[in-house]
Amino acid sequence: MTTLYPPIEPYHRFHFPVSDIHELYVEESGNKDGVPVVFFHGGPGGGTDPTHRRYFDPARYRIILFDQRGCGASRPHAELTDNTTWHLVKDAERIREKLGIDTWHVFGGSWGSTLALAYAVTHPDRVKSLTLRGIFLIRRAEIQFFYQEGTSWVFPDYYDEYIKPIPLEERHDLVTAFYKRLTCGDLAIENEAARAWSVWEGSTSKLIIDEGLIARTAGDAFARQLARIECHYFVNNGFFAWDGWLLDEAKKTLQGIPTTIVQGRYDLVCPMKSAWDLKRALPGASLVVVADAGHSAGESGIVDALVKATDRVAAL
Ligand code: STX
Repeated sequence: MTTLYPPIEPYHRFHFPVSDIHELYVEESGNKDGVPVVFFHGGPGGGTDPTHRRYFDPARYRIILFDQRGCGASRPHAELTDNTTWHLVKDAERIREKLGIDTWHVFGGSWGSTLALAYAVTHPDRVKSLTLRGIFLIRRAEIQFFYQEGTSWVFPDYYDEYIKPIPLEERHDLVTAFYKRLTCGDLAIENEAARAWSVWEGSTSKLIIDEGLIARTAGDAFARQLARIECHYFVNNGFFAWDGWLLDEAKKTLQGIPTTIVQGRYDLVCPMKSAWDLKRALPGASLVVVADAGHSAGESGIVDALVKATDRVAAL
């Protein structure tokens, strides 16, 4: 099994204003003269953490991580104004230009795969390769499966905790009911809803339940950024023009880009059907199905496949 590269510290970190209200945390680590790779984190609203640097060989890669609008060390925290997929795509372009990068490798898991695809279909000429995990296309059926009914059949005990803040009469449409509470202006109600929403994701992300991950997703600041930003993107269908737009565009635009898809067979946050649909849309892509993994980037079989993929594309 290939494991993560050792922990490293950034050689450059800064805050980058991208609008009247938003500024982003950006960092570079690894080799200054290496081949650039940009990391798109999950959620939306999950933020980066130092582990994310470790999917790349620091001797070969110039590793660029940034916290998307409203999360991590970006400011203001959990802000939804001017926060859409297309703002984030523009932000990535601004970061690329600011760092003087012509083309880069693109890496993203879960929502990071969504954003990586949205970026790549908009700027295909800038993308040397795509390494994608836990494919998420923000189609209505995907959101329904995880937030309404589907995953609930495998995790009914955790599901009961998830829906607790929502009264019976609103449970037929949980995303709408959560959105109302997450944006109601009463901090106690917002944070209670946020914790339930975020812990649902933390509880269901691994094949074997990880109490440490649940505890992290339950923290106030993390839960608030994740729940508010995710729910905002989902009530807006990812800000895509139609259901399945991303898949249609990928098919038209991305055939020439070397693409690796890594997918846990038992992913119940972003079930494998989406990875399969993407593979069918991009027949040249390589699909690695990890037999004993769920959704998390941290599961050992997923790490193995991702690090092997980034090692392979470094030479392109
Ligand atoms: N959200 C999918 C996603 O991007 C529906 C994601 N899943 N778990 C995460 O992100 C965290 C690791 C940020 C909790």
